[in-house]
Amino acid sequence: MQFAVLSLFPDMFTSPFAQSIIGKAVEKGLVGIETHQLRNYAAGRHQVTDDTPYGGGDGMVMKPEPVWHGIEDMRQRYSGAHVLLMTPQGQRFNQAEAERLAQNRALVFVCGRYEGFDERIRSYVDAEYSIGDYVLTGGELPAMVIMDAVARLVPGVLGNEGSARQDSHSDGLLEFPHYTRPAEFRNEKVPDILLSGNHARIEEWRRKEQLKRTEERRPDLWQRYTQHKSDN
Ligand code: 9D3
Repeated sequence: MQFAVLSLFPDMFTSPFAQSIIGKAVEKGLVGIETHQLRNYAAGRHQVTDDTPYGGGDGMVMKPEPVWHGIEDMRQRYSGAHVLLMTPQGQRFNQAEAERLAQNRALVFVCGRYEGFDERIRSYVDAEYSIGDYVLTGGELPAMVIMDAVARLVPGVLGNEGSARQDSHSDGLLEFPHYTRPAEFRNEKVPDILLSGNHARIEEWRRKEQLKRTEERRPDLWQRYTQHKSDN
């Protein structure tokens, strides 16, 4: 899986992917990450990438020409790439989208700054993504979030092949509670059932806890789960 990034701040991408599981995947050649300075696609001695908005108002807008030239170059360099525009107006990213994106051989992330992109750039990308309803300072962190979520789905990236598929959000329920040694921590005991060695009863307990947690904490997921159950 090849990731490419177009950004005014390509250095932001170095440290998060240097170590960690993703860094290991890069070392193993399972994942490639290349960043490209968006300013290099801007014209003139000052390589300006932003301008004031038509119609007035606060803030600056990303000029369309540098972004367009950048996207054109990315499509040449990474043929068949899926080009993603990071914007607060985009489709909400989630685990199902991560699984869809993981099917591509190359993903290009176009990261904006300022108030956003000139509207006319939208027709040159394949999709537009937001990571949630909160205001960030740019598209770089959202791009890294999506890269992380997609990279761990690439075969071989996680040590245990099963761990990606067994993820909570895959079946739409929250995870069951996890415990490790010691058996007692500051007067709190690990539930006896987990020490029993009875795997059938442990499975049953974990499922019950998953359902309880999801109902208590995530009415949205619970609604969907009960809906699906009544569908079949
Ligand atoms: C008040 C108008 N703002 C829109 C919500 C303007 C604006 C704020 C921040 C425009 C862009 C940004 C920078 N954010 C992103 O580029 C971004 C983002 C985000 O802020 N939250 C969640 N997902 C994303 S994807 C890109």
